Amino acid sequence: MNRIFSGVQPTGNLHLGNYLGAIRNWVDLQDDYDCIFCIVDLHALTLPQDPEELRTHTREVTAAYLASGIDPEKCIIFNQSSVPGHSELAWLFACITPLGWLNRMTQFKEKAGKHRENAGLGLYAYPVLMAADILLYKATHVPVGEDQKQHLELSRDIAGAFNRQFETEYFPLPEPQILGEAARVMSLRDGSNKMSKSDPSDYSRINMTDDADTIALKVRRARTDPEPLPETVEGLEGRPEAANLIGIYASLSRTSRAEVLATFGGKMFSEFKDALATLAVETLGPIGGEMQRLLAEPGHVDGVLHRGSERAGEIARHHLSEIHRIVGLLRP
Ligand code: AQP
Repeated sequence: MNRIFSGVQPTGNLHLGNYLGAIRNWVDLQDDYDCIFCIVDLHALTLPQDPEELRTHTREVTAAYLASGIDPEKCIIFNQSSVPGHSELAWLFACITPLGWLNRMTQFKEKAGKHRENAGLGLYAYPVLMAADILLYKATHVPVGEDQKQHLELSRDIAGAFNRQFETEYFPLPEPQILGEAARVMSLRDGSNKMSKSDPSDYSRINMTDDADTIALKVRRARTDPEPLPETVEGLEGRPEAANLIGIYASLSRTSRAEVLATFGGKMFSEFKDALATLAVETLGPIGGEMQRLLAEPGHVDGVLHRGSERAGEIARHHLSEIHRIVGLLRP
């Protein structure tokens, strides 16, 4: 069976973009693939984190996976730092990755901002660790939102570079799976920026733990333009806020943007926003409630992570011993 690896950083404020761009797709894929879903806590450390909050957010992401319907019996759910092989393989890959490849990564440029000289080495090397996460399990498919496409291409390049250098076909070249109408959910305040955990405005995103009133309020306050909704998908051109809300509706209702516009084309935003708020509450409300229930039982959540890390660790140790042999590391 083909293997999937994917993950979310435990950096708080899990949002609708993380759900529609990633987690919900994983739920759909879990019957057809051998799935490994990680809480990538080492990636979170590429920017400063409060230690207590990092632990809380790690449990929160685990609860989001479970509450969204990922079955821990079928899939492996674990946190990255509990399997030391991720860091070790990242080092081996760091030794074969040209700096020029990393210099092209747009996410580093965005996150490092103007003070690039002060940015940490970890932030710069983030995509190398991501390649290690995926390839440690020889994953063949990686379902992610569109923002991760460039990093995934780098993972393929690193796998190829390793195979060429050591004259082997050990690593598969992992395929991105960018699925659905909401592969890039944009901010509710600015349709040209992606919805993001780190946006200082809470009104820019719908959090997975928001209650019904908050979701409805955020949808009502979402930025729009003064025109009625267009009748066709082409009419969304140049209207980023309208395109975003229609894409969210299509994804939540598992239809296409054309079908949504067949219903709402020509109508005013106020009517459409009421329908969108109802749909968002129906979808996220039960997930948020289940997350709260799970978070009240941290023992259960920790048990899921513990079992997952044992299962992931076994695969990782086996692959690492093969990788050591290929690169010439002696294990006396
Ligand atoms: N806006 C988005 N639309 C669609 N998919 C998204 N993802 C993130 N934002 C959107 C997908 O969610 C998965 C987990 O993301 P992550 O937590 O590892 O990192 P991120 O992409 O950096 O997430 P954020 O929320 O945007 O955080 P910050 O603010 O820290 O940058 C990935 O599959 C990602 O594609």
